[in-house]
Parts: sequence; structure tokens; C-alpha cells
Amino acid sequence: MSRLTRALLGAPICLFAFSASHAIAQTIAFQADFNLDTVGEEPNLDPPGEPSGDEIIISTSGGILTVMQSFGAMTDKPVVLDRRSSGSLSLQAILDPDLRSCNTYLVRWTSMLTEATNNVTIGVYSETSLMGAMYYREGGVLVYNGLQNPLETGYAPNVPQTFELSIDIPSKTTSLSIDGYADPNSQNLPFVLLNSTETFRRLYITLGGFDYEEFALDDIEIIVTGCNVPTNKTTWSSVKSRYE
Ligand SMILES: [Ca+2]
Ligand SMILES: [Ca+2]
Repeated sequence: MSRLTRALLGAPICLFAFSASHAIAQTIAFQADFNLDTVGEEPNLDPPGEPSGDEIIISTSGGILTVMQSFGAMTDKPVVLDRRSSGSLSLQAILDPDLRSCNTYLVRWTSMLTEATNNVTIGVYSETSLMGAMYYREGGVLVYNGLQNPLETGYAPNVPQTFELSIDIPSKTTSLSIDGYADPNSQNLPFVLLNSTETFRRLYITLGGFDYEEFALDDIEIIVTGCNVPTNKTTWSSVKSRYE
């Protein structure tokens, strides 16, 4: 019997408690800051670092999507979506498959538009359905879950903002904060499509409308904040390494 096996048999309750509490606090389901990517090219579709199973999908029939060393006030290697025609221009952040069935998530990103006349949609989706979405709209307006729901917070051209969208799967609600402000018009709103399956698969950022704008994006991360089943391989490895 190995030392690890003996340890597991001897202290199963303690091991589970360690694994559960630490895995939940630290689990990252998607992460991309583009800082290791090549300037002037499209972003790495397999973003480096944890988790290993996350993925980026891009669509560029309506423009180009390029990692830049700096773009206006965003100086830490953002990716820039430059819309040039009526085709689609989008970036999807796809969660690690092992982490799509948890209960609660935080989705964070920083973004900035160059004009105040634009049309950008940033939505969170289950396998099939829209859960919640924020829209950049004409005149510096931000809207959440539908055009009838403008937020108190708007946007100004060339001023980056940091967004945090939380998803609560059991209650089928989402909430959005902008630069740390929990706007009252975007808290605990029901999923746009209530029949969404109980999984979270992707963050979908797409440019549309008739104005050919540029949109800069950086520091996308999706964090698991609550999960019934601890599945973090890194944490398991760290436990295992103590006995080898
Ligand atoms: Ca990765
Ligand atoms: Ca960056």
C-alpha cells in the first residue's frame, strides 16, 4: 500500500474538506489576458495558463481582430476588434468543459469603444440559450437584458471600464457591476431564456450595427465561485504531491 493510499484511507474526511474548500475558492474556468500573444496577430485560441481546457473562438468575416501592444488608454496588450464590413466580428470565451456544471460564476473583463454610436453585445450563454447580456448602444448608453432597461452607468468613448457579471444557476439570475458599482437596473435579473440548461458554456462578444467602430478588450476571466463537485485538477495535484 502506498503512502498516498494509506493517507487517503486514514483521513478521508479531512482530505475532502481541504479539497472542497480550496477548489471552490480558486477555480478558474477561463482566463485570457493576451500578454503572451504576438502583437499584430490574432489572439492565441488556446489561451496559455490555467485552465488547460479553455478556448477562444473568433469570427472575422466583418473585420479584423488583433492583439496590440497598446490601444489608447488600454496599455497592457488588449485585443482590438476592428469592424470593417457588415459581416460578423466576434470573440467567444469558452469555459473548460470540466467546469460548466457549477452553481455560481463571476465573469470579468475590461473593455472600451472608440465611438459613442455603436452596437456591441456581450452575452453569457448556456449550451443553447442566452442567460444575460449587456449592450453598448448609441449615445454612450449601456443596456442590460433588453433595450427597455438602460443602466444608470453609461460609457464614454476611449474610456476603459471594468465589468463583473455574476451568474447564479440555481436561481436562474444574473447581475452586473461596472467599475465596482452594482447598478440597480442590472441586479438579480431572470435569465433571458428561462429554459436555459443548467450549464454555463460561453461568453460571447459581438460587434454589429452600421458603424464601423473599434472595440478593445482585455483581462477576461471566468471564476467558479460555487460548485457542488470539486473538480480542480490543480488542487488535487497539490494534495497528492504532499504524499509523494
Ligand atoms: Ca488555458
Ligand atoms: Ca493584456
